[in-house]
Amino acid sequence: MASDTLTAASARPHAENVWAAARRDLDGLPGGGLNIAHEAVDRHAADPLQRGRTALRILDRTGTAHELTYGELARRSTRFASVLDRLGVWRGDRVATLLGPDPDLYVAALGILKAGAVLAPLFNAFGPEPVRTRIELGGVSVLVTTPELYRRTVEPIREELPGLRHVLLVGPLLDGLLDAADPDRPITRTAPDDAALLHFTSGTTGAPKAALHGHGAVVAHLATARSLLGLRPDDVYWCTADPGWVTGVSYGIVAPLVVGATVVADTRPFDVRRWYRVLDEQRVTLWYTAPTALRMLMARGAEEAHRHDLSALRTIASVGEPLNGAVVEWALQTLGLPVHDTWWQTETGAIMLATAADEEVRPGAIGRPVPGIEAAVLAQGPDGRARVENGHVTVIHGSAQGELALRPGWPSLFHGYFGDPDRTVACFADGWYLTGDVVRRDRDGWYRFVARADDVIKTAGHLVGPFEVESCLMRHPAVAEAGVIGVPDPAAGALVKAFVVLRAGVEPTEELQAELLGYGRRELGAVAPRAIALVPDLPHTRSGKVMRRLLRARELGLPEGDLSTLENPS
Ligand code: 6R9
Repeated sequence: MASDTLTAASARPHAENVWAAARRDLDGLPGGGLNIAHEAVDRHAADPLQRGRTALRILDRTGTAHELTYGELARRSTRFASVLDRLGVWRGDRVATLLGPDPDLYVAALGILKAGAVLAPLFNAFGPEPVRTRIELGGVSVLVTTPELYRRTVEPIREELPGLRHVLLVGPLLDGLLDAADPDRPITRTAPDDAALLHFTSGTTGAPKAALHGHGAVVAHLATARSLLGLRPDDVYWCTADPGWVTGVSYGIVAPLVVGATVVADTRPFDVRRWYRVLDEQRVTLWYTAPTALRMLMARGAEEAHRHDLSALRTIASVGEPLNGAVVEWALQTLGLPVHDTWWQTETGAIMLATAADEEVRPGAIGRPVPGIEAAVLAQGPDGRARVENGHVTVIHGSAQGELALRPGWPSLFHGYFGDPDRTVACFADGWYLTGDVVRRDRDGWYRFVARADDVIKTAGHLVGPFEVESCLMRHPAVAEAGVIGVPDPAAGALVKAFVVLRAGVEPTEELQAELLGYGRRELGAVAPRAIALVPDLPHTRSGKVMRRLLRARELGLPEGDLSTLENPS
C-alpha cells in the first residue's frame, strides 16, 4: 500500500505539468472560457499567416479534391452556429450528425461546438434501429444528414422520435440557410467542464451508452497528438477513422485542426489501390489508421505498394484493435516504416498507452502510458474483471497480467454516461477508472493487449454491443432467443455471429436463415451479424443470462473449463 501511495503522489505533479503545458499553448476564448471550435479554427483564422492555409482537403466520390482554408472553415461554421440559433438550439442541447467525411460534416461539427451545443456523431452506415436508439438515448433535438441518408435511415423511424424537432438536410437547403445566417455570431462562452461531445459506445449488457466529454478534452487531444503522433502544423494528416466514431472526431477533426495541420479525408469506401493513391498523391506525412485496413493492404501483397511513391510519409500510427506484430514487420519491409500502436477508448477521450512517433517500435506491444497518465494492472476475479473486495482492488506491480486501470484526473476522461449514473459509477473502483481490457505488462513497463474482459466485439475497429444485436434479432417474429459473439476473422479481427433459437413450431430452414440475415442488415446496417446459426438451445447461467463466453469457447473449439482466461478471438 505504502509504495502505491508513493507512486501516485510522485506521478501527480508531473501529470499536472503535462496538461498545464498543453493548456498554455491553447488560446482560450477572448475574455475567458474554452471552446474546442475556437481552438480548432477561429484561432488560426485570426492569424493572417494561417488564415489562408488549407484546413481540409476532401476527396469526393469522383476523387476531386475540395479544399477549405482555415478562414473559410471558421466563417462557415460560425454561420452554421447561427442557423442553430434560428432553430432554437440552446447551450447543452444535443445535435447529431449522420454524415460521412464531407465538407458539411466539418462545418456542422464545428458550428455545433461554437453554438455551445453538444456534438453527437452517428456512424452513417448504421441502420435505422441503432440510429433510433442513439437519438433517443442522447435526447437529440436536431439531426444533420444528407437527403439520401434521411430517406434510407431516418424516415422509417422519424415518427418514433418525437423529441427530434428538426432535421437539417445538407445541400441547397442548408446552403440557403447558411447564406442568410449571421456571419459575426460570437462563439458561445463555454467553460472546460461544459459538455461538448457525446460519443455513443457499447457495453456487454443493456442498451448502448453515451459518453459525455467537455470542451476541456481539447487539452488532451492537443497534448497527445503532438507528443505521441508527432503531429505538426506542416503535416498533411490522414486519419482513416470514420467521423461517426470517437477516433474520427477526436483525432480526425479536433486534434489536427488545433495543431494547424492540413486534414485529408476520403469520402469513398476502402479500396487498396485508392488508399495507396491517396497516400502518394496527397503527399500524406502522418497517417493514423487501423489494423484492419493494414491487414487488408498486407493481404494484397507488396506489388501494389511498390507502385506508389510513399516517400512523404513520416509516421504510421494505429488504433482501435490489436495490432499484430506481423503487420508491423510487413509495414516496415513494404512501406518502409513501422506502425506505432496507440490504445484508448471512447471513455478515455484521448490516447492513454502508446509507442510515441519518436520511439522504437516493439512489434506486438502497444507501448507505455503516455506522459501525464498513471496506469495500473489489477488482479482479476473469476468473471475476468478486476477483483473488488470491500471497495479495494489489488494493484499488481512489475510484470503482470490483469485488467488495465487508469488514475482519473486527465482532461479528456468522460464526465459520465448521459442519463445513466449507475453505469458511470460501475466504471470506477478504489480511485481507478476500470477499462474492461486485460493487458500484460512486461518487466520494463511495456504493455501488450491480451483480451477484452467482457463480451463486446471489435469488428473492423468498430465496437459492437452483443445485447443490441440480440435485442434486434429477438424482435423478429420467428426468434425466441439469440446469443451474439465475435468469431475470429483474418482481416476484420472478429466478425459478428449470432446463435438463434427459433420459436416453437418454426422450421429452421435455409430461407429463414437468409431472411434473418437480411432482416439484421436492414435494421442494424454495419453492426448486423455476418453469420447466423440456427440452434436448438443456448447455454445459460443460473440467473438465466446467455453465456456468450461458452458460445465462444465452443465456436473456437476451446476447453470450456476456465472461462475467465478465455482470450478474445481477435
Ligand atoms: C479508440 C477506440 C475501445 C476498445 C478498447 C480495446 C480496443 C483500442 C487498441 C485496442 C488493442 C489497441 N482497442 N485500441 N485493442 N490494441 N491499440 O477504439 O475506442 O471504440 O471505444 O474502443 O478498443 O478493447 O477497450 P472504442
